[in-house]
Amino acid sequence: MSLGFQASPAGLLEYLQTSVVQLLTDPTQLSPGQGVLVGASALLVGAVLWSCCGGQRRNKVKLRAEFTPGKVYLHAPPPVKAIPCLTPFGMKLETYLRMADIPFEHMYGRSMGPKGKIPWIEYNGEAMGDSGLILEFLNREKGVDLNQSLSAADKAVSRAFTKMVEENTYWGLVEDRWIENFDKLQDLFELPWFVMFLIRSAKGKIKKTLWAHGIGRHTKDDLRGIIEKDLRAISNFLGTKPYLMGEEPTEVDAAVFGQLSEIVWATSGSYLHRIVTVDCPNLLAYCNRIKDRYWSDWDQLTNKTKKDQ
Ligand SMILES: N[C@@H](CCC(=O)N[C@@H](CS)C(=O)NCC(=O)O)C(=O)O
Repeated sequence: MSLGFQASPAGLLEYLQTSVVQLLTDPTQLSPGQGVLVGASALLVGAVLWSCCGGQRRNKVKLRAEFTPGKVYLHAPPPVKAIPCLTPFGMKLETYLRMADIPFEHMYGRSMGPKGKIPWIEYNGEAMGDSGLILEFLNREKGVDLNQSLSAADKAVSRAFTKMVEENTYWGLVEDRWIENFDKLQDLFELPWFVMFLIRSAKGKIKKTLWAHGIGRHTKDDLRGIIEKDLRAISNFLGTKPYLMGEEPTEVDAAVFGQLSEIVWATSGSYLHRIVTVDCPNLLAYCNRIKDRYWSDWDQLTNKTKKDQ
């Protein structure tokens, strides 16, 4: 049987070139063999591009037409009655900005940032995602160092706590908010009832994410036990100190407050809320301490939510 080309790589390439030209000029004359070859090649190129670029896909974001140089535009969801920002990473980032005294402007909305997540910032006409990387960037850009008094060992402990709350405890919060108490979300988000139909699809996606992370594979009791150990570890480490690393707040306090504030003010009735507010009263006092020091406009923000307008 004739292949229609010489059985060598060069012959195959030449045949492919001819086929592509044929496809572009007069596709009706394409033989079935040429069609299969062009189709298979397109699939192969697509697969290679997908696997090379998949990990670095950037979400397209809409930037402001005008900006003030050096100003931070903070993209995060708007306040709700319960809390000024219904994402722990948003609470973290804004608390850090307030701790570091960096001026910023809210860009309230739910549009995802360049990494497909919220919060994110715009700075000098560029979008940047991930609260941790944003902190590092702003530290460099603004000459800020909330950790300057810490030793290398202290910094290592801070990093470990930050990663524990963000990569582990956080998922307990997600499970509690999105799976366990899904029916309370409408009230929490202050959304019209029909939007909940759309949000229902997110529940399935979150279940898959929890499974992929691994935490979603535990029984409810095991999962709760794991998260409780995290919270008790923070409580034991904090002890009677005002802030995690001592007398003054450092970066880890922004990260831990980000997560705990959601538990204290936006998970009422859950086991998380009981642990932080009843079983570990020093965590509640800690959250109130940071709220009082950096969020004097808390009531103003949470009272002026959409529901009231
Ligand atoms: N590492 C990121 C995590 C941000 C994050 O997970 N944000 C959640 C909201 S709490 C999100 O955008 N989730 C949407 C998604 O994963 O599709 C950070 O520190 O900013």
